[in-house]
Amino acid sequence: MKLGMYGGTFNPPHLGHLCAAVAAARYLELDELLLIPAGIPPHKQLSDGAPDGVHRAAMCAYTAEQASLESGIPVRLSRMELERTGKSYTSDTLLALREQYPDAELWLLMGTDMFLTFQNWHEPETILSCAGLCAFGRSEKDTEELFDVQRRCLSERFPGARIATMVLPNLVEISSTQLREALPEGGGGKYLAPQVYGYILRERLYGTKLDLKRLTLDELRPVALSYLKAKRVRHVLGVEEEAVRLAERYGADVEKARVAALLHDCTKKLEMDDQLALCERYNVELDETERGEIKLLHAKTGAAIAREVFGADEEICGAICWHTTGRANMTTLEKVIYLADYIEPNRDFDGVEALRAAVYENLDRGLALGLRMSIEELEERGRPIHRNTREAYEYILTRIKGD
Ligand code: DGI
Ligand code: FE
Ligand code: FE
Repeated sequence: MKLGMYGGTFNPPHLGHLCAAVAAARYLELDELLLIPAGIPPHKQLSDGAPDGVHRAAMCAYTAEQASLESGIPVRLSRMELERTGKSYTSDTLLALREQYPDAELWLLMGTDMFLTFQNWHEPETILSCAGLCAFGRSEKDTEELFDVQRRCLSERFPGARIATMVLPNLVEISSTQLREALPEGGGGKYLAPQVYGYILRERLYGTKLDLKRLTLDELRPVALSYLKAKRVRHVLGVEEEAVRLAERYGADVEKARVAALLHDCTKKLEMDDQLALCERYNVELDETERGEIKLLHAKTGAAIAREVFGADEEICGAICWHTTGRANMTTLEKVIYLADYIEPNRDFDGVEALRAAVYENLDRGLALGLRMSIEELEERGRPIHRNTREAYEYILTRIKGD
């Protein structure tokens, strides 16, 4: 198998790193790529007040997940350099990887600057005996002129070295240093993956100082996305888009619809233990059905987080709380979020088009159809139907009869 490693201080990891990881993984046809944040970088000091290894690892984990999604190649965070004492020499890391993966063909990924100074690294011959170098540059000029000279120098000095070079035409022109300067001034967001930016804001890294209870929508959006698995990001943005359309059409508060949509699945990735811990912490009461069905818990814990962490009002929390089951006598905002979640543009199931048409024709009739489809599907799958789901359906049936 072909295994890549991409090391760095990742302080913070930005779109340039993400783009390089995706492109190099594809170019080399890797079976797996490891992102390895340095514990103690050998060649430079970590900036003053730099986030600790736990934060840099968390930001790399988002980057890895996003890179996997974009490349279709598994990209994982490795904490091996963070867990090692002393300077994080790449040669030590590669020796350890060679032992761990004795049959793997190893590739070491690096940007232009690192490649051009490679001969000055610690134990370059050890590195080259373990791995091939894959260097990426921003332009043909980088690769053709500078890289050629360096490739020849290295090949002469280290016979048998494997060297691959590639161009990343869309490589984002940004450095971590510039980002660290821009972040405290409120800038930098567009050069970061949204989940990484959200994590920085929520953990108040790099001198950012936002109050989570007073975020603008543009601040809340990345923060909310940072609670999700990478593959759910599209869904939540789709729910936001659909909720705005429905709120405009049926006269609900558009801003509240956005907030509820952005936060509606914020606890979806948590396992049962964590769900129950949140219920305990925020005094969320659960009935028998809910205790047995993890899918019913995220709506309730999500509402608790919206209230307690983000200071959302009761209308918004209600819309989050009832987004999975619905309930009798729903508010317009609750219906909007329930249905936006069901029909957002990325949803693709049998009957979604008919449901979309029904929802835009008449909100209550759309809701009745959505609830009926949900109940039928749960019955087919043999899942217990929550009392609130049944009551929501019965209530809306009597209401549309009266029309
Ligand atoms: O979180 P999402 O996947 O975006 O959507 P959601 O919050 O509506 O969750 C959908 C899941 O919840 C789906 O697997 C069905 C389940 N669900 C909804 N109502 C009930 C239910 N599960 C049970 N057991 N009982 C219900 O009444
Ligand atoms: Fe949900
Ligand atoms: Fe959802």
